[in-house]
Amino acid sequence: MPAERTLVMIKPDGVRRGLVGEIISRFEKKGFRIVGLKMLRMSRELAEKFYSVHKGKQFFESLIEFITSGPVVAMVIEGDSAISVARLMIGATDGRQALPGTIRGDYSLSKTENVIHASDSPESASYEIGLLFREEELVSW
Ligand code: 3AN
Repeated sequence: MPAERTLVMIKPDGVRRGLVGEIISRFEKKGFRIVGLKMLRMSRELAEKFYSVHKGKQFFESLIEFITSGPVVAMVIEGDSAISVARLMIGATDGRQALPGTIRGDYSLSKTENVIHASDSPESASYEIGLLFREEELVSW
């Protein structure tokens, strides 16, 4: 399986709660290579693009308010099957249902404030990486 890249983003609740180091560490220890890393505060415009697949859903407005409520930490990780493995590591969307041992299972009791995002397909990975990183901000090593 060739190395893949995926976008992982620690949401404002994860940053506020001081979980940045712990979460980055899990991906490093798993064996992924960090090839891009930044902290930013999403504008409403960027957030609406990032979550465009959810536009029109009843939770869209609260999702945009939450994701723009403070800084996020975005990273691109690289490694074997990065997209599916990162999804396994973050756990189910609802922190109450996410299995213990997953990031959401260990740190969230909510469906909105669920600490972390990871791209769910090759298409969303390339879309989300392109929204948050310029080509020259990604380092091959
Ligand atoms: P995931 O992040 O597990 O891929 P998605 O893509 O279905 O989940 O949803 C994106 C984000 O929207 C979730 N991380 C969550 O914060 C929020 N969300 C999804 N479904 C709901 C819902 N029914 N109520 C509130 N927030 C939701």
